[in-house]
Amino acid sequence: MKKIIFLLIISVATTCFYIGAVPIQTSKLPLVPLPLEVNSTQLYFPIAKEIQLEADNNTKWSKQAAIRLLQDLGVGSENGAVKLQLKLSTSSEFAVAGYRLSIDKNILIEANSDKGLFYGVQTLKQIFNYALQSKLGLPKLVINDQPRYEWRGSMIDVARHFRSMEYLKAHIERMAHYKLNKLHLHLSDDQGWRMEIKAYPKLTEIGASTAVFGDPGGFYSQAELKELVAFATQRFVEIVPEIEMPGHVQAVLASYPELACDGDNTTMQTSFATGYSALCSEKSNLVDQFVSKVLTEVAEVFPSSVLHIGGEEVDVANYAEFIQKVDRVLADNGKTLMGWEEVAEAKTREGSYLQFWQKKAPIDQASLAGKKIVLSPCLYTYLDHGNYPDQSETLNWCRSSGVPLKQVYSFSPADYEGNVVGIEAPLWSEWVRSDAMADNRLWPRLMAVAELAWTAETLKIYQQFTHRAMAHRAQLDRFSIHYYPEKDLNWDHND
Ligand code: TNX
Repeated sequence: MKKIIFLLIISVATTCFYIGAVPIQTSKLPLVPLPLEVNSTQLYFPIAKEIQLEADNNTKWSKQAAIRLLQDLGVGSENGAVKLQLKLSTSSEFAVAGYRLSIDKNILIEANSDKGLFYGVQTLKQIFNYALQSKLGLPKLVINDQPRYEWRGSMIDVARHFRSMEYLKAHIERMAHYKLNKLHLHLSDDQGWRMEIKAYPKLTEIGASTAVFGDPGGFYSQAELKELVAFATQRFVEIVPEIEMPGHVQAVLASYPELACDGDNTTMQTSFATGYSALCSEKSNLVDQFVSKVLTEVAEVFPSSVLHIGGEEVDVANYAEFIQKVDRVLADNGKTLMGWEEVAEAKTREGSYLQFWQKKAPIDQASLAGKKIVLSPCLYTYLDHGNYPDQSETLNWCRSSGVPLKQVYSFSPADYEGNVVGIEAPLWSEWVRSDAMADNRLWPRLMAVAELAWTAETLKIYQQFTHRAMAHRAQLDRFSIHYYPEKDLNWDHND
């Protein structure tokens, strides 16, 4: 036994080994999110001047990603001595989105899907970054990897403040680099409506005219949204649209006052207030027609099988019946309903999604049966809260001392019952008035979210995460991200 332990210690050259159930990561490789299994060595190959890509048929998006990687490195070549091979395997050893990356004289990525290969390319990109940064070259290694959760999300509230197409595209690139795969767009709220709806043109004429503080409004045409979907699809990011109902609809009421109850206020609002507006439950003919026409257009633009209908913070008669009616409209359009945790009160179809944010709504076990749960607990994932206590221009209603990187990383989904399919971090944007402010709130905390959603719970050790994440500053710089200079990553020093 002693001898075995001795041999294990001697083999520190191999990166990851276990004593009992506690993993010890000796790898210097700064990968985020941390892969399931990294077996690296201290043997390095100089980066070849010419690398030839050899991709199997049906490797559409992973091949494109590999071409971009070799181009960026300036090493792509038709007849390089070193090969980068993308191989589709029929072996059942690969989990959904799982892959194996082997670096030897040649580089081999294997998976049983284009998606798995794509994630292998993302890992390889991070290894190249490290190889260049450390000047060590490419380590001989084998990585076996697969995600913990299928839902690894980032939400951006483009309703309270609008973000440009360019910003969203850049964000999708950044997400893909960290293996995040759901971009949830919060497209409507009291202070703004952001998607062109052909049957209701005033939603954008009036509802998109402004934002919180009376800042500039804006909206996406359906053609632009389709373009965004195509861009995201190529990076295995699915765009999940959210249209709020029956509450958070002041921008709707200002555009079409007939959907408000008589006497309700129907002017645009630019304050932070929530919970005051609702589609009038007494005008069900008009409201049903509105809901059905709008959701049909949304369903046509977004291929995602899931459509988010909000459903939170509202007090209306027949709430559950309303949500069930909306669920039937979505069924007619071939979509699955997703809502904030409050929709658990309604009997929606099996397979619908609940997004937990406070765990306060009256959710009993029965209402969770057959539901899929995405975790966005405000205590850990609300990125509109400060990077540090009392950060200016952040909210703190959920956690008075903010949601620092360490707090994000400390989240454990183990406390939740039911069928948890993933984790998502919302960026509510009441205070997010510029791209730089969005960057500051999102990064580096989204790297921690990516690791929570991808990496096995047993491998999560904050000190090791910070050690790896630290090295990503140069990558975030290459992405032109105005990240928060996090102290735990030593980014507060200007070196
Ligand atoms: C709660 S979480 C909201 C949002 C606000 C956010 C601010 C949820 C479903 N609703 O409307 O923007 O707090 O932190």
